[in-house]
Amino acid sequence: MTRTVRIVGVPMDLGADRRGVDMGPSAIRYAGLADQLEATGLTCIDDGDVAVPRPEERDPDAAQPTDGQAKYLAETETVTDRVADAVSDAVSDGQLPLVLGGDHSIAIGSVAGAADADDLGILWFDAHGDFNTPQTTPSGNVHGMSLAAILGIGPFEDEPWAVTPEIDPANVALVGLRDLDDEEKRLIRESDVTAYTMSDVDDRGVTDVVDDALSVATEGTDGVHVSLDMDWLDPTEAPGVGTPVRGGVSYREAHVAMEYVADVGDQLRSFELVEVNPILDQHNQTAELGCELVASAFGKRIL
Ligand code: 4U7
Ligand code: MN
Ligand code: MN
Ligand code: MN
Repeated sequence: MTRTVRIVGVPMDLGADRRGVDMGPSAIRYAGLADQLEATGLTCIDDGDVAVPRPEERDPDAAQPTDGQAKYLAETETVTDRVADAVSDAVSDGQLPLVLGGDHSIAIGSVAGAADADDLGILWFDAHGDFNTPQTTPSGNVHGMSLAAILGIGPFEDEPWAVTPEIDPANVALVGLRDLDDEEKRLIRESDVTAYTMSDVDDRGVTDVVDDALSVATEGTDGVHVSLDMDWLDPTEAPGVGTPVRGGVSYREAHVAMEYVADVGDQLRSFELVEVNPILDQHNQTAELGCELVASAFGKRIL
């Protein structure tokens, strides 16, 4: 990879119930992200953090959709707009944006910025589908609605829903699913996204699944956005996440998946690492693993 990596921190926790995920960007930097990427031969620029409103000063229910619930909706739109600007600046400068979360609601901004005018595929590594809408959400938390929001599924004509109508669901692949709400399942089945559950990973092996997922995201697109929710991994490897679910991918499976991602080369448009929660972590191991996985995705090899 010859592109300069531009790091964009997003200390956002308004989209999640558990506090602490706002400290993710610091923990990931502290774990040695820049050094690891530089050791991989990459040049990095750290843009610092995007400003995020403090939840203590906000009312989660101030701006609500007429039908359903989406906590901190107005603040989420403000933050995702800022993220979109930072990501699209990096892309127009010929750089590779690396967004550090923060909760997964920030993907609404990353994708909006990465897609701009082009056709973009999405690879979503997650235990969850993040496919709820304000009507189906059991929690009201936007981090569980971000992929639906990106695809314009939901009640809003306006942002943050339907921010990037140019994303074709046929170019979206979810990998590693194992915890879906009932209504969310229905929405995923009704959509044209391709969803690979952990059972698919068990049956076929992670490399075969990721290979297929990459074809889904690259076919007919100009680039791929990779969204890596750390709860995709098994909680034994990544305990520092807000919504851990047993039965995730192992350390080796995660690495080989990211090595396959690296093979797309210049088609990789943007990458985000989300849901690292240092308060729930053990000795920053989830942030450290996140750094390693980014390095693998950006071309690091053992030999
Ligand atoms: B994450 C949940 F109900 N589905 O909508 C919801 F189980 O970004 C969890 O993937 C969402 O970590 C998890 O609140 C969001 C819940
Ligand atoms: Mn806007
Ligand atoms: Mn997620
Ligand atoms: Mn998740």
